[in-house]
Amino acid sequence: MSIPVRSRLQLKPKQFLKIGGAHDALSAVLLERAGFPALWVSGFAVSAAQFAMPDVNLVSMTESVDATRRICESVKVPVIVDADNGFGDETNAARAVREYGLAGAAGVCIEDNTFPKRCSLYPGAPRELVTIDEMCLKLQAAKRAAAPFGIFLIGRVESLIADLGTEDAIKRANAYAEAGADAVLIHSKKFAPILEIARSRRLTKPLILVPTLFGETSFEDMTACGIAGAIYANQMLRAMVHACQSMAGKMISSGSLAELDSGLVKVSDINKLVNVQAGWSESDSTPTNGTNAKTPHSAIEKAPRLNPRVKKSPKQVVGEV
Ligand code: SPV
Ligand code: MG
Repeated sequence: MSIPVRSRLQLKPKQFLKIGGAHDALSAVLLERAGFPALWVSGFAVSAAQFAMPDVNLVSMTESVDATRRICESVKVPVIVDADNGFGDETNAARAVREYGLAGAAGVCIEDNTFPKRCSLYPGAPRELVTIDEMCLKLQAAKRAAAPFGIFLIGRVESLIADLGTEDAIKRANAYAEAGADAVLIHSKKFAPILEIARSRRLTKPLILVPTLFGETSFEDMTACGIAGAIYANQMLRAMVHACQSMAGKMISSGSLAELDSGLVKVSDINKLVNVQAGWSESDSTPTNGTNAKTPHSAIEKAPRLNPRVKKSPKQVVGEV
């Protein structure tokens, strides 16, 4: 088995890691260019952007691995994959981790929703969690599969989403840590129960959040109570829909393409992002509204696929405030 060399994910005490959620390779490149030190392959966003489907385990393991591979090949920063519930029992979870490792992932997150999962952002959906023992078996198997790749394993707790309370969340989080999780992700609809858990200081492993449903909480407040990092799970997808929905409406009603230019980047900007060979691209001749006038730095140096040096020099990436 040939194991690709990759960037490693590492959490450092007192540092807050901002993790950017990608729905495809290009959104991953944009996140990396913006400065995100680590990325998240969002199941919700991949289901929506690549399949126009709800996040209910309809995307297969192979499809998720393919999406992950494309993202890992496009960026240098470590990529954490949302592996949902591991696609079945512990055997499925172990195979998924191995495939993600071969695809270049630096981290894998497995959640305790039953199969088929229902996205935590569907409040009306029926919700059931696997038993702690079942989840621990999954994480133990995942940990063994993760070892040859140095994959960072995250055990995700859905107790608060399932209204099972903070005690259940703490019990599960520590059991998952004991089973091999390097960090825990306790998903929540509000910050208050997270604050209670963090202040109890009973968690044995670093805590990562997905603050989608409590976006008003500042990262400073999260850092102050010892949270290790936050995932911006779906903002890139929502920004894409926001921009494209409005553009699609303008396209159908406009009398010429020029009317659309104020809402567009230049073709040459795309060329730079996807590493079109130097000298092949128009310079900056396509019109711009001025907001994109700043030329992005070349992504050529950043693309492992096109730059073999990247694979030879993996780097440690740590949390940043
Ligand atoms: C995802 O981004 O797919 C996540 C986070 O798992 S959430 O959608 O909030 O469950
Ligand atoms: Mg998900």
